[in-house]
Amino acid sequence: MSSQLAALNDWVHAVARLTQPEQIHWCDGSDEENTELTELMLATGDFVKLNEKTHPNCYLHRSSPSDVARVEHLTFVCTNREVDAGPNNHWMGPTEAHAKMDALYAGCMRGRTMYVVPYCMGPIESPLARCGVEITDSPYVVANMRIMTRMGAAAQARIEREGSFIKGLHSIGDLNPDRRFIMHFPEELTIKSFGSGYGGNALLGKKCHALRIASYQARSEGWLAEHMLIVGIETPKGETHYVAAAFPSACGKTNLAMLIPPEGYRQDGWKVWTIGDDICWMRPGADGRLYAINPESGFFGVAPGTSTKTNANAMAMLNKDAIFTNVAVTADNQPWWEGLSEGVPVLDWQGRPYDKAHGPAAHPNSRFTVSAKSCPSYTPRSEDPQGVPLSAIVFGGRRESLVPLVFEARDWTHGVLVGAAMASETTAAATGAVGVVRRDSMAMKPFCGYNFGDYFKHWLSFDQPGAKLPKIFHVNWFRKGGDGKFMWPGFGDNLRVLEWMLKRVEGSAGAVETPIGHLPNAADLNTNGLSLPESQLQQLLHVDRDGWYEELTAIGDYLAGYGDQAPPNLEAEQRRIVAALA
Ligand code: O2Y
Ligand code: MN
Repeated sequence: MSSQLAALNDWVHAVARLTQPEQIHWCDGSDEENTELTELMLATGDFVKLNEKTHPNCYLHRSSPSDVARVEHLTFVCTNREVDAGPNNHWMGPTEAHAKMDALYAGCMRGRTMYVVPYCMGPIESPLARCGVEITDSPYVVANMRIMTRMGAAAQARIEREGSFIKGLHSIGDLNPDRRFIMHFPEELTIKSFGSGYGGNALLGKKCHALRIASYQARSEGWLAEHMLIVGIETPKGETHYVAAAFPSACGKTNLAMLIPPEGYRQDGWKVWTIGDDICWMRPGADGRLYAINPESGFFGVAPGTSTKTNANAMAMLNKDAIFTNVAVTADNQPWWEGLSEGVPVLDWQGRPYDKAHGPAAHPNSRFTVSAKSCPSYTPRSEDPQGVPLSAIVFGGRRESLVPLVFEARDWTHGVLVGAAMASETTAAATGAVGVVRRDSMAMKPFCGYNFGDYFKHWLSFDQPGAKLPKIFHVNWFRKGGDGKFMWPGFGDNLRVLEWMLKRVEGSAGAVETPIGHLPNAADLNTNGLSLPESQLQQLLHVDRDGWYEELTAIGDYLAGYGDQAPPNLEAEQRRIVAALA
């Protein structure tokens, strides 16, 4: 097969000349093709079949033990000018980066099949969607891209119609961590990845395209590519409000996207619909509102910690048609990870007999890949080509102290400052250094394809006459009391906080004005059915002025780190709050 588009054919053949594959396979995304690839991977050991009775059509992939996560220190943004990548990115000049990568690619696919994977990020008919083609020598990548994107013939047809696409070249190489790089060339709409077969390094539609390249493209085209979940909240009146929310990793994004309302709320008729758990593309519609799509069509979720208690919707979709990566298995070949209440691991994530002394049975970053349509809270609005209108944007982080349960930004500029100032404490699973506060603006630190200073300006630019922008809020589900225990129950009960936000949007909920924003009075939150002492709720909603003065001062230093690129309006907003707190 080939394409009617010369630019695509020419590129594929140039890559083949460089990488020297044994054969080229153009992916059409069909069931037959997927069956063939699955059989191939079972034969090579890339896939291990899981228990067909309990988990029909489910497979386990074990990645190389040194290839288990994204590699930020080996991820580069290769713009012509270093300042355009910004201090938030590792930078390499495009000439040097291409030379480095092309030397690695030379002959790297000898004896392998080169797969050409056309894909569309977003519903095929959506004007907000964008297409790409990933060339890869990994059938595991193809199988994941088929779930995570609209992959195959329909995407290729759109690419041929439009004549343009993002070029992504990926090879697992020899999986040597010393020869591993993930390079982005936003000015050329190109991605080059070598030496990893794992997740965000290899499924180029996800972080590489849908965030790093798309954020750059979005800036010049007047939209936003964000690291946000999208959720629909249906009230007892039958109205659905859509909310996008950004959290750094380890803050329960997937759980919030698939929230199950508390019993009392369910009885009253509240429902929650999942549009996406990781990425949100949004742009202003003709009516001035921001419309959002999830560019992905599946979930690449963290397995450990996922259970019927934390995320029953996720659990309900994991017993068929799923790919598991680096989980453990039980004696009867069912997938297993820490946090499950049932089952006993017999083989760990590396396929060794499980021994506590080797560490956790499942890798802490082990994953499931599953279609969004398998989720019990899936809504067909996920396929709406126009996207869904956003009522609210939520920023959040993991903060043991200082940051209240929720506050509302005064206006868009203040909201952008709240997003830019986002920070979270690291967890053991992420880095080994626990409790260190890291600033992660809009949860985009690892994913913004250009200078954060310019990115903040781009966010500010949406505040135009006639714009009906969503209200912006900040949440912190992770406040701890003197006893070291979480003060807020979290999970489904987070809907209580979302309800207050939606009432603020409708203009029907009270709030108290403070220098850091509007907070609910204790009486404004529905705590029916919660055993939450009044004093604890007061603490969750308290603004510690001295602590916030220090925090705002640190935020000022952070913005100053972007030098001339930092938007003056944002710095003025920071100074205004400092003055109000002083
Ligand atoms: O470690 C990886 O390659 C996966 S990272 C990831 C996967 C799904 C959703 N979000 C993330 C992330 O790091 O934000
Ligand atoms: Mn993510």
